[in-house]
Amino acid sequence: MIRESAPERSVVVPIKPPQLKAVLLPTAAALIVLVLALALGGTPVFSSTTSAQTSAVVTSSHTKVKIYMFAFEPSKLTVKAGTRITFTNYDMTAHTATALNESFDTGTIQPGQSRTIVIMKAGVYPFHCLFHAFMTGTIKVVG
Ligand SMILES: [Cu+2]
Repeated sequence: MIRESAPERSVVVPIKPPQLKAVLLPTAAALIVLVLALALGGTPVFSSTTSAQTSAVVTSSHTKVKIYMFAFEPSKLTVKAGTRITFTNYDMTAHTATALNESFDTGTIQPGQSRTIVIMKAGVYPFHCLFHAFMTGTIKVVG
């Protein structure tokens, strides 16, 4: 049986979101203002959306790093070799704390969970979240 194409078949027309331009334009304008402010040597009036880098020097044998709002807190940490470092995820999203040189990796830390690592070897260990490359930190281990 051969059917003619149904005339009532609905046609999906892609709708361009009219608000896209309206959203992009102010962003571009803000960027231009920011670039101008920087070029003129002035201090940009915009506050950075990335959280401030925090640092801590730890003397105890166990310390904690909060993962909150897509940032490590503290993000810069100095510990003695053998210190237990517990990462706790306070976000609603899974994160990791993974050394760039792969010397340590917490694995996936689900929301509300914690993982503890111990670094025995002195050195500087930049790390990040495998899921969010902008989430970075550094652990400095002293002997
Ligand atoms: Cu993450």
